[in-house]
Amino acid sequence: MDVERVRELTGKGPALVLMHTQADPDALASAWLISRIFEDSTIGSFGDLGNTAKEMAANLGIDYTIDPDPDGYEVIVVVDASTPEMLTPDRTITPDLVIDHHRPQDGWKDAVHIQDEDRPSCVEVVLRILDEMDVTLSPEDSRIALAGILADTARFRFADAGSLRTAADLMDAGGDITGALALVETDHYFDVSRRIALLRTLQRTRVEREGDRVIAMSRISAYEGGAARILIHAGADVAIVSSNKKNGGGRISARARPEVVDGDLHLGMILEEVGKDVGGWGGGHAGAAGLNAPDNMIEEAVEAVLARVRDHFNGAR
Ligand SMILES: [Mn+2]
Repeated sequence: MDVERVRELTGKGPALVLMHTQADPDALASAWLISRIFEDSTIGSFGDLGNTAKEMAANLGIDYTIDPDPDGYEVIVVVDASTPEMLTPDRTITPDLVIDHHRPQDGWKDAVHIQDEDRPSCVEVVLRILDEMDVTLSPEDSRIALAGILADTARFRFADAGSLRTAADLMDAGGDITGALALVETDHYFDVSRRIALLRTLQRTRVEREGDRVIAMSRISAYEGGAARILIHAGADVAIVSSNKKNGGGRISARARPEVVDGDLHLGMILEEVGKDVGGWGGGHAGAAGLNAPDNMIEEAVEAVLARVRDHFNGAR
């Protein structure tokens, strides 16, 4: 790992730590933790944070700037994002340092990259940097880190031995798991309109079978990631949930069971390819990925993702 080059960056001046748009707890925790190595840093994002991260920041008193001006900083750090589009499609950002755990894509060629697609959470990549730089975590930092890991591993469901070892170290450092869970399961999580919207997606679910594999598709106005997760819990091997946003953009969230991912299905790769085909962009992890495209292309994109998942299962049998 290129920690020397990271160390050089810390001496350059004020740093802007950018999270992807609609930041989640893993992005917020990563941004907060990496800020620790800079004397002067600002956490920011283009567009708002997601609801859970927003409540988490409020509960922890973490300050952040929406739509910051990158020109005011000497160092730009990107966390938990692999493509410029994940930050903002509207501006060109040239980061000095990219810390991430998504499937790498080209886009930021000049930055120092510290990426590890095998880590289920970006926090784990950040913690490795902090460890090499001998940064000691407070109990509060440990709890925040634990929250990021809990969120991105779907409460340890996607965790491997490395994630669990890191989580154990964080608990030894004073991070308590109950407190960490409370950070990611906020009031918004139990919000009545959210619960109704999620339940309604179940009514709209279309189920397809490919051999022994079950693929579920549905639509929702928001919370597509949460909806996809519910379809997985309900028994789908792969869930594809689309939403058409009020601003004319559409989005797809796809999830797969860990067992299916072990069989080499990579949703991040599939959504990246389909995203390009439909004039949008996509990417992510093997078991959890997203795609953004113009509203009128979303239905076609869902069918294209479905076709590729089916092909995968066909070939795998
Ligand atoms: Mn993440």
